[in-house]
Amino acid sequence: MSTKKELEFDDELALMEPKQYKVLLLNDDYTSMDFVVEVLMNIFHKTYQEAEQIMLDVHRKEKGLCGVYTYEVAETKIMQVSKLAREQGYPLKATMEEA
Ligand code: TYC
Repeated sequence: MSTKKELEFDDELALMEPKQYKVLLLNDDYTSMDFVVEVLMNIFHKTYQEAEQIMLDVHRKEKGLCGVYTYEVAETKIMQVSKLAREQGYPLKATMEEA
């Protein structure tokens, strides 16, 4: 149970800090592994090693965390993934959920 003081503190923090959203990459059967690594490096600023690990995680577990951002930044990243994938003829998709 929260004390009154803790509740006030949480409320104040909520006013100061924007909510954070996880951007998740989704697996599919058609997007190439190299393209997913490229997306993770170019849009999510991962190193090659990090990108490869996340890509394999998504490939094996259907979903993987790309990063945590404010709503607007998360939305922009998701649109960038969609656009780049569409241009290359891949069905790759990303989604977000509250962190
Ligand atoms: N499953 C894809 C393949 O075997 C690779 C892949 C990984 C696709 C991650 C999407 O988010 C993804 N070519």
